[in-house]
Amino acid sequence: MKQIIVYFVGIAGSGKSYLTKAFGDWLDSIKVNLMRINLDPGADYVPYPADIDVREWFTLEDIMQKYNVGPNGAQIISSDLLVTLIDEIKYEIDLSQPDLVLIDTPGQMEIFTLRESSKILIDALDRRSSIMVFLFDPIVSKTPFGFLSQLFMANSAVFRLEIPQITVLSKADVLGDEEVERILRWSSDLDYLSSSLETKTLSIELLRILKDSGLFRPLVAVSALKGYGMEDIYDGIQEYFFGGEDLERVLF
Ligand SMILES: Nc1nc2c(ncn2[C@@H]2O[C@H](COP(=O)(O)OP(=O)(O)OP(=O)(O)O)[C@@H](O)[C@H]2O)c(=O)[nH]1
Ligand SMILES: [Mg+2]
Repeated sequence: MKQIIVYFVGIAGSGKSYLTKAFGDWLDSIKVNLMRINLDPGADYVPYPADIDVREWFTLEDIMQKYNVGPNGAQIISSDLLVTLIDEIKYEIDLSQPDLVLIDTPGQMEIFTLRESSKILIDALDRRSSIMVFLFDPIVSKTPFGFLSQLFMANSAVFRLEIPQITVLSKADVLGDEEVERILRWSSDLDYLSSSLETKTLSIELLRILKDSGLFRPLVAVSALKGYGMEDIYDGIQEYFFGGEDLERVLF
């Protein structure tokens, strides 16, 4: 099996680390050979057994003290420091030869999506074998504008990182069935989303362009807590890399 690298990306608290755990546990259960990597130096607690953990080299706390900066400055410095670890990360992956590598990205999504070091990492580990799972936060997604804001964030992550994307509604168990249904419908029915926005300021044309560009795609509801949706993520990855059809549909 070709090696695939999966990056978990989403706004702070959207469930990246727990989804990394749940998806990893599920992959273990079907006997997929995998590696889990924590790239968040600010994590207090990592809920899965990390094979590589950036905190072994530095933590946000270390950087704040060493460089006398606040948490935001430390995030930026840590992102730049990540580049110095790439050879080591690549070496360890090459040594273990896993089929899948799960990468849990830093809490603040912009630290991963906007800084240059992430692109360097993606290139070093092989861009063509990379995909991201983008998590829509369930609470933010409850309102149509919250949903739309995250849609734009998801798109910006594709533009910046230039790797394909699977979009999921994270922690779906915290929402009622009707709420989940409504959000999933927003993600698949452009006219329904447009009517929910109840405003003419955002042209339906803009949404159409997103759709025509393949940037408006149905969400999959997942729950790390209850464990559902894992197979859908796996199928999405398989379909992209091994399905052999509609590649553009997923990437752009
Ligand atoms: N109900 C429910 N809670 C969840 C689920 N996944 C994560 N959580 C909770 O949501 C909180 C944030 O989850 P994390 O996985 O740490 O989110 P994150 O995106 O890694 O957060 P940061 O890295 O700190 O930005 C935690 O308190 C989890 O217990 C889920 O599927 N269902
Ligand atoms: Mg996390």
